[in-house]
Amino acid sequence: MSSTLWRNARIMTFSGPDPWGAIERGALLADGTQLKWVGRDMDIPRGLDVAVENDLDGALVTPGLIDSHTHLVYAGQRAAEFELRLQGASYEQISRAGGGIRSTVAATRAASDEELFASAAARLDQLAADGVTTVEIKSGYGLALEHERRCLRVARRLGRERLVEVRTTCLAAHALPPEYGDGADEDDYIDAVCGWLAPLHAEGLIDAVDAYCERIAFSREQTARVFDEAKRLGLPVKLHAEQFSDCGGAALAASYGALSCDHLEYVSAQGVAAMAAAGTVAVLLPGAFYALRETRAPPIDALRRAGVPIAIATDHNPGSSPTLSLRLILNMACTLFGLTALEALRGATVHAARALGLSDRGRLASGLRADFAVWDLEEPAELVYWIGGNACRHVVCGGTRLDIAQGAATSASVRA
Ligand code: DI6
Ligand code: FE
Repeated sequence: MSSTLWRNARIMTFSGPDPWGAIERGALLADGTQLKWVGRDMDIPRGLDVAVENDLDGALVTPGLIDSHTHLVYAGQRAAEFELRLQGASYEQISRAGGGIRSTVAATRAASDEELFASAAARLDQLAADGVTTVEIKSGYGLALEHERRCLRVARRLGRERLVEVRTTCLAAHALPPEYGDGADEDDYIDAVCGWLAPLHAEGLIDAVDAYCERIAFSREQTARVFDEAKRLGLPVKLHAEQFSDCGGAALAASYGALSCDHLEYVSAQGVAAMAAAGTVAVLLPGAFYALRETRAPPIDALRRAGVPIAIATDHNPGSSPTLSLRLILNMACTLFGLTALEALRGATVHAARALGLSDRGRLASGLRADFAVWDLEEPAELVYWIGGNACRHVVCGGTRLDIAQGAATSASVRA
């Protein structure tokens, strides 16, 4: 396959000794889906077989952003709950009254596969338009084997039909479905979930297993049973942990070598220590914190001191984080949680890749995937400084350019 060269760019590689891995007047050479060479324009090796050459005109280039926590496949919307919250109802109250996740479950079950695909594809395209090249998508609005399967199949189909890479996570342990009564049958539901993992895995639908460990969702013991089954199947785990209370979920997940623990507003010192020892990534979700008007931020200093890698994700979902801009979320990570611009950007690249167990992306270096975003910006800190707006000129996913303006985020996009 012939090579494509991009030159005359200000590249933040996040590789090498400099924290940004900055290369002024840099160039990238891709061969097929991989980067073959990254360096300074003036050092471009001679005699390369370059089929296409692109002058980026001094634009800023970063690794393609990675959204390591989304719930992209669902039907409907929950604006009415937003209004209830504005009138003083809490997320937990709405959830206990049968709204919340369960209302999205009803809408999702009623939607056709085609409807689920079309709405999720439109959302995925919006994430890509803001620089995202890899997205994790969780199930969890089906809550019955056939509906969880449908949602995971839609996620896999997005990965096939869109250029953006999709990783799937089974979050069947998200909420108690209506047919399981009110709390009484939680353990029976967890038994059922444990029974679904093997067939869904055999169908190639799951890359990881997640659960919602919270007083409005599942207990530590119930989470452990789901994780035991995931472990038996050789699947990595991650956890919605310590969002509203300290349930000890982070330490539990770490004991299973979890890829990530997500939310963590109420994580304890022991939870942080256990994550550090296990190499578990902290995925922070400032969109949910903001939307629910939470006041207790995750313990950023404790995570830093312990050396826990911090990732930042949209948590896109119709209840607690209805956003499709990862850049906006990075801005919130800085403004609301006190991260630096560098920490936020590493959280959507290097550390986000790690939260998904991927070592072939999140940085720009020879041998890694040719996934990068081209920005009409001068400084990398501008990526988190501007609130909204269009900054992304285009992204390149696996060596193929995706034209944002055309909105045609399909694999039929031109290679350029
Ligand atoms: N992720 C989730 O799964 C829940 N909160 C969160 O941050 C709730 C999603 C929902 O309300 O639909
Ligand atoms: Fe979530």
